[in-house]
Amino acid sequence: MACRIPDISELLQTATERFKFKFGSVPNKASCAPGRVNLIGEHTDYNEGYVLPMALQMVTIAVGKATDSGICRVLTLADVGEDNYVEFPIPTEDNPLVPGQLHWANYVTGVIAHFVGPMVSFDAVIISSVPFGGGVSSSASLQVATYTLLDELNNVKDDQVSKEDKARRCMEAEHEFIGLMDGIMDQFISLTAKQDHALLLDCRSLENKHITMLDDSVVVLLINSNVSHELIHTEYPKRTRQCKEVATILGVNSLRDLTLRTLEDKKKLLDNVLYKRAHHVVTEIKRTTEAAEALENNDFVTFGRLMVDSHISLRDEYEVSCDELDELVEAALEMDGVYGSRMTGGGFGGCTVSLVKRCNVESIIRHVEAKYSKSATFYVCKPSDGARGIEV
Ligand code: GAF
Repeated sequence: MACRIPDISELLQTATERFKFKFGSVPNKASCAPGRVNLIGEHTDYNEGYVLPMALQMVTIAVGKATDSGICRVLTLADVGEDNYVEFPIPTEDNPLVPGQLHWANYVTGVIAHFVGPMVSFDAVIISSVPFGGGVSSSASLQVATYTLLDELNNVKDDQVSKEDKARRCMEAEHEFIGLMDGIMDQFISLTAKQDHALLLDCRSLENKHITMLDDSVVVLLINSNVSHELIHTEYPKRTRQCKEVATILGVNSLRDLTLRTLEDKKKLLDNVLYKRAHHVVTEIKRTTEAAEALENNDFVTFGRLMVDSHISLRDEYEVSCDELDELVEAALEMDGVYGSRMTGGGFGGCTVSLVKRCNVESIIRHVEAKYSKSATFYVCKPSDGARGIEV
């Protein structure tokens, strides 16, 4: 059965109760930022290519209150596997924030360090329904919920800093405080998503287009393999280095500058592994723009075929899938009503995404559940809104 996704109001209530218990007062500001599922366009963002994600109903919520103590105090209710509470002095020029021991807290402090505007000290409680380590941007939603709470606490007006700039700042915070040199997709979609729409994003110019997904006959089925991962501990950093290496060897700024023809012409300059990595990126960028066009035309058959090609390329050329993800994709594709299925996100575990006929979704879930060698979690997803301040 598909898993129930908790309502924002339930999360808000739990966070508020815990805030009262921990800090002895009532929070008066709150923010909400979604996780995302990427429909296609994988490992293209840090190569300045295209991506096509949508925001999920799963969100991170932060509730908070400004204080005059000069100390920021943050409690997370997520199962972080380490101390879930952190305190630090408000940063100054002489005493800037630096990465600390607690991994989850570095997402929060990194964003504070990159925040534009005045900064009050505050107390906050964070809660999330985005599966941790599931490849659906639990970390970007934590960053964006933090940035949005800071806007609320410091009364920063909506138009003072653009969403593009906020996304860049959150990405830079991740580079600096986590050490993961990822692209801008996750933070960008979490900030700019629109309900009932996917987003085609050009990660070079940041030009973007919201594409309607209102056809009631299809749904996006997210399946968590429950193989959890932190991308920093996978081969993700190696892939980003390999792409840079190819760009250097072929004398281009990024793999976005390569056509398939140039890549083939210069193939002999690359060893087989580097060639496969580049071939994935170049073909995936093309698949993504084709998929966006198919989606605009409600051509789910073409869209699904491109998803499957994407998975094969990620599995065989980019080598970021794993047995569990391959099993889930294979099982889904055995069923009627599945247009396409692929791994989503950084890979090495996490989730698959499938585009399926609504009328078949329950039988698809039953089939995949029976075939999968481990225990999976299923979510029927609706494209949701981006980050926002919310009433406490
Ligand atoms: C992770 C990264 F954070 C993104 O920037 C992107 O590279 C993705 O993996 C792969 O497409 O989510």
